[in-house]
Amino acid sequence: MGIPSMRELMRIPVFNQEGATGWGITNESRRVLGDSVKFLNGDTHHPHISMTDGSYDGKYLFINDKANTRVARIRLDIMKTDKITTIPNVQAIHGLRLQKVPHTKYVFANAEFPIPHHDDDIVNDGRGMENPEGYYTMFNGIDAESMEVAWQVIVDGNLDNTDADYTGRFVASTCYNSEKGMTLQDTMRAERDWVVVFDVEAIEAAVEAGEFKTLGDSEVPVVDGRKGSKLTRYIPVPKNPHGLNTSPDGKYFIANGKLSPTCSIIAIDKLPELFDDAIEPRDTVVGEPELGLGPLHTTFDGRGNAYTTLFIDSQIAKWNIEDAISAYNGEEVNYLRQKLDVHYQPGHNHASLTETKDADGKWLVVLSKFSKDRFLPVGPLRPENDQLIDISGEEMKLVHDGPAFAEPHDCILGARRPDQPQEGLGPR
Ligand code: CUK
Ligand code: CA
Repeated sequence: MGIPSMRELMRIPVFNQEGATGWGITNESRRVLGDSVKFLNGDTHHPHISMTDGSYDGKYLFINDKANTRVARIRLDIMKTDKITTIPNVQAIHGLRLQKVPHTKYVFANAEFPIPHHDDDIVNDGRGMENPEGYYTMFNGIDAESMEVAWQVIVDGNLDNTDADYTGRFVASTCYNSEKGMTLQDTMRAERDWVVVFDVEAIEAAVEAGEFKTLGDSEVPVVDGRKGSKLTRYIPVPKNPHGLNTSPDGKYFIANGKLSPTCSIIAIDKLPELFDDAIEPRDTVVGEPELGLGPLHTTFDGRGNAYTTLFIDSQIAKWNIEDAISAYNGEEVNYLRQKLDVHYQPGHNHASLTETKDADGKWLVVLSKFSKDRFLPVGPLRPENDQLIDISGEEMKLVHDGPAFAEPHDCILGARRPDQPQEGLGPR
């Protein structure tokens, strides 16, 4: 889609069959789909553009399929899917982000649901639910060029969303099921779950040193990152955290509380000390601003402000990160800058170039999941709503409502020519 026109320019089939271009029907596309030809559907959530030195390089876009546990790559020079990989030994690839620095060597992908690995034998048919100790899930590193799975890391709890830092060493993921609950209620019992931080250099060293096992027919090295491992640290945060977003200045991981009205700000420069056991996990949390009901995802303007979607309140909360840290330290300062109504139930929001060090604070797109009264009522399923917000000034201004087919999940705003510096508010 074009920004700011919000007009659709191209539609790229990935995991589905598509009549217009013959995707999934022609021999050429079936060759790209490979083993994936047997699936007729997908569930795409998270599109992310490859980076070099913390800036989009415009080479690839990667996207997950939660339904059938896959990761696909789209070549951005031709806007076509060119590789699809099914991730072994896990179920439901959900959170997906890319290594930012020095370049996108790895695609990081969370498998959301713990599955039974009793005696390393995966029989995922619902048996053994009364004995969840045998269940686990894994964090996955995929080689961005070959699209082979490089390694998998066993974790405690489950994995939801993820993001990487600007040193290349750390990746953080949210876990909402620290309880290892087998029912919805059980996953909401604890007041805090956690963010798990992965040390990519330590994982690579463990694989190099042969400290891994393999599972079943898969040859992918599997390392153990459960509590007590040198590969990970677990930072308690409230409650069923969802989105995980790295600030474009490289300073913070921000975990969005979902069932807590807060976001937790984790200082990335404290993580080396945490891995050296010089500080406690909660010592890395430097702020926990209260924002409103149902914080899901946060995006940034590159001027020190964060923009968090509030799913229950149907709002975007704009807040200042350094002021939130001051408030956490006991100073009387209002970190909230503005709340803007959006229509309705926003999941992801995304500001221009926000996942890179080039975040320019010009545009923000919010994907509102349950539109009720914004368009002609063609119900029972109404069009949903992509909203464009101008964030270039002090105040957020809603400038466009656009109907979208169910379910608008996530987006990414890149530059039309990522190899050229961006000037003004022109098309991107
Ligand atoms: S994430 Cu995928 S279902 Cu993109 Cu907010 Cu929750
Ligand atoms: Ca929980």
